[in-house]
Amino acid sequence: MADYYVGEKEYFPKITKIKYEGPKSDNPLAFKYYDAEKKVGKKKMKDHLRFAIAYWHSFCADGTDPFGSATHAHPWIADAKTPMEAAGHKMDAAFEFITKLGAEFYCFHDRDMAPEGASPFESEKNLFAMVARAKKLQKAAGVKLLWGTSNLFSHPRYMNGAATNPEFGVVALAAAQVKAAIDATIELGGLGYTFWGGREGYMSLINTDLKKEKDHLACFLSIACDYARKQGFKGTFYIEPKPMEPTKHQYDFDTETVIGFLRHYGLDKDFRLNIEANHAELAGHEFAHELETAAAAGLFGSVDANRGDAQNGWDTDQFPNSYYETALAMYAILKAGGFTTGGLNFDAKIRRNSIDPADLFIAHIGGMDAFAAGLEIAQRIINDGRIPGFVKKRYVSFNTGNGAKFDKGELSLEQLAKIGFDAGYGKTGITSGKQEYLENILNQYLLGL
Ligand code: XUL
Ligand code: CO
Repeated sequence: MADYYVGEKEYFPKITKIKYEGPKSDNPLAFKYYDAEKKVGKKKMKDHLRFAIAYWHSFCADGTDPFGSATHAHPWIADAKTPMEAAGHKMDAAFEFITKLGAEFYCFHDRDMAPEGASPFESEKNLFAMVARAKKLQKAAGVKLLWGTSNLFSHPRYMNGAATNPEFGVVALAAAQVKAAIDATIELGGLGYTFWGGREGYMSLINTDLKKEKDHLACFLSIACDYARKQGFKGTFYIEPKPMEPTKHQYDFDTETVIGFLRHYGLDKDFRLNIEANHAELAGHEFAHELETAAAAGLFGSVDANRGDAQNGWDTDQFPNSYYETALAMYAILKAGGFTTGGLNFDAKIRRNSIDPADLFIAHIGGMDAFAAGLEIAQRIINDGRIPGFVKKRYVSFNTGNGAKFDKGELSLEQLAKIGFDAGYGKTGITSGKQEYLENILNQYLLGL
């Protein structure tokens, strides 16, 4: 029996199950580092990494860019007579791909899975017909839903925002969409529900009531969460920060901004952060910075795995391939205790001119290998102990005596000042930060030495 799903028609007939062949393999359709069952630390690789495939990039996007039309001819759309038939074929192709690749999870927007109808009623009918089918395929294929979400940014009605739209009618239509997408997520056993506020921001302050829009966004998130909990949803809500694009300024600018927003509006009990590497770069941060910032607030949740391009100021959504970046990301994730409901969702797309059917596999294999290697390197950092040991030692003066008192918030400014005043200048503070030494150690781990 094949260890992958194939529907009525096989959409990737030349490709079978992708296997681990090791670092010396020259087979482009084999894993070099991702060995699902291999134990790293206390868990298997697959349980650390929890890979998810993004429905939108892999099965919907067709290579269109602002300067040119589609370059990816998807056979699952070409051979369908109606949009719903195309949605069915697309789902077959998706589950075939996911199972051949050996990923455990997927993520989707409502409109990726089913086309919008002529009314909210018809749109829901389309969505739930596809959800019923997805439920069967999940079971047959052994694939799970990492998170669901709603596309509140593509349709022209959302050009001025969804929850933050200046017209109430649009906010209500967004609610109809989100309610159905939450129902769909629950029906499919989704472990999370994501809000990426694509158009929840402004293009210009001159026509915008910023406070009102932020209040509306918080209100919308809060009632969406109440509804989902009432329906029995036990999963995690995620906010995915991004500073801009498509808006000039997005309210969920970066992790720190979202943490402040969640706490200000009392949403931090239900919501966690879904951090995307390329969005971090656009906000002027390292990917690991965003992960560590979320973890420090106890709000780390999930990851959209991809990468940007250092020379481009936009969301290129490329597949991750920097082992240095994945190592630091996995180190941050391991330090945060690993994933619970979250995982690594490839919010990444193949390039417009990558047109061979195998390219989608090759891209994901590279991304999975990059995170598997990153995981091994991160585990080496922990096992060897020199880097975490150095950091621990750096703060040792807060472990005892007055340092410990300050650390616990037990000293007033007068008391603290007197300690400094009495001690005098001496040699305090003249200690090396050893950055280059630590960076050199990291490079040794990168080569497995
Ligand atoms: C857009 C983006 C989205 C979200 C889901 O930049 O990252 O694909 O992940 O809406
Ligand atoms: Co994303």
